[in-house]
Amino acid sequence: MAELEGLEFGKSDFVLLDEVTMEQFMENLKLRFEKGRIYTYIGEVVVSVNPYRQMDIYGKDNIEAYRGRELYENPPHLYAVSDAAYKAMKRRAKDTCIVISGESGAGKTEASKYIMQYIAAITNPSQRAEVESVKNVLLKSNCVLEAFGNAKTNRNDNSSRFGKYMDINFNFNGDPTGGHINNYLLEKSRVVHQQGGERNFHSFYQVNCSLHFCCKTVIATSNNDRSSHKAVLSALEVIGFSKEEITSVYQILATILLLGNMQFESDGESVNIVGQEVVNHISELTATDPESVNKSLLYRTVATGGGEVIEKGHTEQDACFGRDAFAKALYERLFGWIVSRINSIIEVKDYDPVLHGKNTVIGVLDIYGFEIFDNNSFEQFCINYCNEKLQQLFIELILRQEQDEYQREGITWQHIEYFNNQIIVDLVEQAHKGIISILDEACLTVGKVTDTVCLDSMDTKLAQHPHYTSRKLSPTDKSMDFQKHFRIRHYAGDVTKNNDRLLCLSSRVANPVLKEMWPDGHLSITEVTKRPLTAATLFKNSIVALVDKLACKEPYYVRCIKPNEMKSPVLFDDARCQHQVAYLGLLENVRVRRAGFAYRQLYARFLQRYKMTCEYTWPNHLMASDREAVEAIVIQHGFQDDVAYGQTKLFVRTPRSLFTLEQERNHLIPILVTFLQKVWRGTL
Ligand code: AOV
Ligand code: MG
Repeated sequence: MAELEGLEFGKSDFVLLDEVTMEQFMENLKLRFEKGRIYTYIGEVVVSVNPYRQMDIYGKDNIEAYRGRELYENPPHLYAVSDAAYKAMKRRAKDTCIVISGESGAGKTEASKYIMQYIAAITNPSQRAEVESVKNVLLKSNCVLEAFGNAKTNRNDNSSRFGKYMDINFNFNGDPTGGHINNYLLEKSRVVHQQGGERNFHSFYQVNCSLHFCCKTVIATSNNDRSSHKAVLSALEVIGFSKEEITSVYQILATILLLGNMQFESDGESVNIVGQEVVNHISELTATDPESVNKSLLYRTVATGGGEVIEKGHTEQDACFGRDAFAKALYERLFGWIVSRINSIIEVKDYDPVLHGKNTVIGVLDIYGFEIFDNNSFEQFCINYCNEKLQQLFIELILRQEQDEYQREGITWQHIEYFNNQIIVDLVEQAHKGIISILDEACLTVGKVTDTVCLDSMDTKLAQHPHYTSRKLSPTDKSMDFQKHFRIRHYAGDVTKNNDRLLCLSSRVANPVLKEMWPDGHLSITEVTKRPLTAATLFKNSIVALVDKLACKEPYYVRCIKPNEMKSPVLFDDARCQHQVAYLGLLENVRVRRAGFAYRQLYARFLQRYKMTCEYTWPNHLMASDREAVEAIVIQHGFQDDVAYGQTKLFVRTPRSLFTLEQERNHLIPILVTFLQKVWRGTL
């Protein structure tokens, strides 16, 4: 509970509000934003408002100010929670994680970078070379992953189009020894199609901005592609990619761009590729003969009734579809390969727990934020589902943490009402009647299942669900072909999902090119009949695994808020901000934090701070325990009815009691300082 800033900056912890109302919350949030105080606590949770301008609060001096300090000793900052997560990991050998959430453009990725920078800055004081190199790879990996996994969207010029969870491993010294990156569902449809005003992945512009897959019109952006390209090349080298590997990466990018220019024509009988130059280029780039390239783009293998395998020519539409699917798959594989290559370089090798002590981790989660576009496809469905899961985890952990703490300390706990989004999570993932399961059924049914059949099936099974709206009832936007949509009422807003591409998402037979990116090889026909997992189920499984991974760690939270839609550093859009505060459950968070007790502190630490305010404890107490000494302070200031004594900590219900102490302390400090100066000068 930092009270170091003057009151003109508002309350640095929402727990200190006089009353927990939306009005007061918003007033404080706005005041702080306007005063350039972008961070505010709710206990140990950091609420961050995107400043949309460079702030002078991330320098070396700032890092030093937060290093090894407690939350309340400095103004709220990402560095303070990073330090708290680091201290818990180091002192108590706990695995911790920092979960950053908020909608698209709210500042998650920037926050994750500052957190990484802080951790890098405070570790390895002895500058050991092998630790420095691990740190370097961890830091540089951001630049590469952003180039290949981020893109300009209509909500954010540098929007993460993949989810990233990075574990940093530490040795008993608290120095990084390695790490591991998990990436979640890259929005690969962007490779072949972008909505108006959006761009393809940055990487494409960094090599070439003129080909078909990158919008035909040049969009002015803040992305400086040329200098980014240099930075990416240098980052790839620092990380340890070989020259050949780097060349391959760019060859594959070029192949994808060429695929984008490929067109087909039909002579009534068969379909052909227009112009062989593109084919020749692709065959050259990928070291495959032109005939194979032709064949893989124009034919497919099908099994006949008798188990025979024959080649069947594509229609023009099929060929286009196949080309796009190939381009998307290539890019997705390329991205996956880059991540696993980085992982192979930073994975912890030869770690012997007996020799080296316990290996602990800090995980940093930066995922794509909740988003609504004009057209929401399968990817938005997954992204928003993922955000639902994280919200669920927040509810679970924040409540559980409180509950655990009260239990551990032997204090009774009172339940607080909050909106539980479990109902939406169930709508998506429940076995048999959840949306994913209905989609699976449609995807895996032999024979043709049309979108309409699938949507009807959803309507039948989900009509009664309060968070589902059938396409028949949701044609609010006349510009959309409502026959192909359904709507989910997410915790953060209503999203109408465009369903038309959902049916073709089962894993696809791999193309012969670039075998090394397909370690699992081709899907043979017999394997296909084994009902492969659909993209939706694969995604669900990966998110469930992620949530499990987070749930077993001590969590720290950063809740990001986007102040306006114009990327303006001065505009605080009250309605937009209030909406976010509401759906993030921040008010409930404050209430839970205060329900019980707004403030808790170890007896020894409490004494250290406030012993000067009580004659029995200043300068040192003579009581049997710190706890008794703390009791003496509490009684002297008359708030004995406002506290509970735990095993190791004092719990204070209302912040006001603490104000009294803080004021008393602030009043005493100058007197003490004058007193001490006199003592030093010998003038007393
Ligand atoms: P996101 O990660 O939450 O969106 P970003 O972290 O990419 O959002 O932030 C969006 C933009 O806001 C950045 O490119 C910066 O210009 C600006 N910004 C954010 N935080 C800060 C900060 N602390 N200081 C200065 N500028 C900032 V998404 O990935 O789209 O969900 O999927
Ligand atoms: Mg991001």
